Amino acid sequence: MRRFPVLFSLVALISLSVLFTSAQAFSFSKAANSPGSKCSKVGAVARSGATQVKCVKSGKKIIWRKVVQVKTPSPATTSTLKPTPAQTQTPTTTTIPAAQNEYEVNAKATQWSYSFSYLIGASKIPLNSASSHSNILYLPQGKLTHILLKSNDVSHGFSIPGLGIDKEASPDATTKIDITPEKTGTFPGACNIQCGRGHAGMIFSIVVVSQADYLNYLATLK
Ligand SMILES: [Cu+2]
Repeated sequence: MRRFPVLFSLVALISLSVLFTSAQAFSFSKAANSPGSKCSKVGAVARSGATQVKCVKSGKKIIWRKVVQVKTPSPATTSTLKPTPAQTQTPTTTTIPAAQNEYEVNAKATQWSYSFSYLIGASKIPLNSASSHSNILYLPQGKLTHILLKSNDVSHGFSIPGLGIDKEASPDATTKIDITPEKTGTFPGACNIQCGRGHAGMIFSIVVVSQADYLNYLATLK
């Protein structure tokens, strides 16, 4: 018999907390600039409560999307290990491309991954990364590279905190990023615009290598 009041207050407590959370959810959905609601200017950034939102294109609509913070890697986690692509793939006949003063690469976003191709020489025929390197973008140290960023579907984020890059891959226009990386190393990147179900897995890395290693890598692509 004495148990009954305890049970009762427990039930009351649970219903109260349910009420409170739904009230919160309600006020959140009513907040201005809430994720999913309409916005007017693509690229605009605003706040919705504690959340940062960005105005992006999603299909034919222009809506607010939650901006996801990408953690800045501490220097300790930034590997300076140079990849040795030449060792991982040893084609019998390898023509190493000539060194260039500047380079051009395509960065393509698709729900939910990034892929990269390299536009080398005068022909600029895109050379695709091998599947084992598909989400890695190699860049030559100390050389200017133009990254041509585009999306195949909705807007995606292209954020590499270690290189100070935070851009948007839009389905409507190419975003050009010019970068001359000073240091070799691996720099983790991620999409930072909520782009749907597979958003959290939309990660990639930029690996900066010496120009000689870069040319060796390009020689392995087809
Ligand atoms: Cu994305």
